[in-house]
Amino acid sequence: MFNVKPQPTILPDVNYLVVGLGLSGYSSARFLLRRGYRCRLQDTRDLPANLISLREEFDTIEFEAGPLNDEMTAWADVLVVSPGVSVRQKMIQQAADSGKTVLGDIELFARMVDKPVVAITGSNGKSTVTTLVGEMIRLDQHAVAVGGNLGTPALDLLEQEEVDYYVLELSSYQLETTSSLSPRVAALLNLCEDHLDRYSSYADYVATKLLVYRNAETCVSNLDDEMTRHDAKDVSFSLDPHSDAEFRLVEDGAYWLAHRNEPWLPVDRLGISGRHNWANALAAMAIANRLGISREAIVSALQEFRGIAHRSQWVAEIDGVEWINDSKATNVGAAQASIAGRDRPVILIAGGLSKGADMSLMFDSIQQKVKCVLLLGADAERLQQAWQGATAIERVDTMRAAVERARQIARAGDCVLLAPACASFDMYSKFEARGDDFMQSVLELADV
Ligand code: UMA
Ligand code: ADP
Repeated sequence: MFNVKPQPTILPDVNYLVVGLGLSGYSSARFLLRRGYRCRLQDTRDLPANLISLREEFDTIEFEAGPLNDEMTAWADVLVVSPGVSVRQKMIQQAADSGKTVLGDIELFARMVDKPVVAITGSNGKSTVTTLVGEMIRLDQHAVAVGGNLGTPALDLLEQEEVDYYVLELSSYQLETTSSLSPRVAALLNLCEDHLDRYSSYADYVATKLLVYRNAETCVSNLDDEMTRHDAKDVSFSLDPHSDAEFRLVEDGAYWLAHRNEPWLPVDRLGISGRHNWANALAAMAIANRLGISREAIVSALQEFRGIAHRSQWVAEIDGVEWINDSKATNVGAAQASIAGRDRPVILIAGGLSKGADMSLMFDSIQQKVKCVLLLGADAERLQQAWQGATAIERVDTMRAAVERARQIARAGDCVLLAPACASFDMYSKFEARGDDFMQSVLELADV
């Protein structure tokens, strides 16, 4: 059974072109083909893995390998564009200008769903807050489906039976192809430079992130980050005990997570650590509270949730040296929070694709806390120039070499931290593969 409303807005009698056949494109294609919509698929790769799965399920698949071309866009009435494909590229822009509809899988989801949706975006902490809110809802005995940018494409969630709430992590890429979503609660957690290879400016990126609030019943914003604000009715959270935020820290010998003046949980009882995770916990509290989730369920989830793999994940302690995998720290803001969250001197492994960000923003964090940076990946030279003079910097060619060198440099009491401040795609298929490579190298070294 599908959790859908009868609706005319996904029209059967039009031509759908699915652009990109990764996770989202595969999900959109299945969604359309299962309903008998006319659909063609395109990918720049000759044989995307998902094509084989589609061919197993459907008798006829119309697939085109290679770049988008005039014939394909002329055929299409609607272009269903994958998040990794920029809607600003010429072919798609021309199609939109000539009256074609350009949308993404979240828009298709929005047109079908008829249960409350929570939409969570931000530069950092999205996956953590999304998962945490899902846990809060589950512990309050409601059926919840969690996905979006986090991994499970939104349309796949519609196939789960009897869902009470959908919790979606949304990227800026997904927001720019979505217009009909009406979230029960929408949250913009924080903002820092990211994806500047896709946007014309930081202001452009911020404006895209703010789209999450469109049509939302309740907006949750971060009082410590003015740019996240929607309007005076926002439910806000803050790490500042003296702020007016509805969800904030209070100080009473120790820090507590609090609702107004009412302390709910001391931060040392949280299942996840680091100041940035206190902010994530407050954001999740605000979102769940506005959904009507009980305080008991919220507090239980805060205590039980131990975080997600590749986010400040503890790997090993070897000869007094702690090894931490934060491969998901893929931008400057995340890497800064990651370094700040460590209570030991850091040997930092960083590098990859810097996505046009201003890496010098990390100079002070590195100068204060990092003993040595080991740089790898495509933009190593760019990072070295930005951080020159802050601390010792060395270049390495592989993750294995980085781990071996870190082992030589580190002394008992230090922490070796993989927090690359960059995307992984120059060397790996995804950030998880980078984190796995790091962890495997560390564990192999531990056996020596
Ligand atoms: N492709 C083209 N033409 C192009 C570019 C790509 O045909 O110009 C094709 C590729 O050959 C490939 C497919 O498109 O076959 C890849 O599509 P995609 O990059 O949109 O990736 P998906 O596999 O569909 O995964 C997407 C999200 N990826 C991106 O936004 C880049 C996943 O987020 C998300 O989990 C998934 O949908 C399910 O919703 C990943 C991500 O890196 C985790 N997100 C970015 C981030 O978090 O920073 C935004
Ligand atoms: P996202 O889904 O937005 O990438 P994650 O929850 O996966 O966020 O966390 C990714 C990384 O971002 C973490 O490992 C940590 O380094 C950093 N991070 C998490 N929450 C925050 C926050 N509130 N502020 C700054 N950095 C954060």
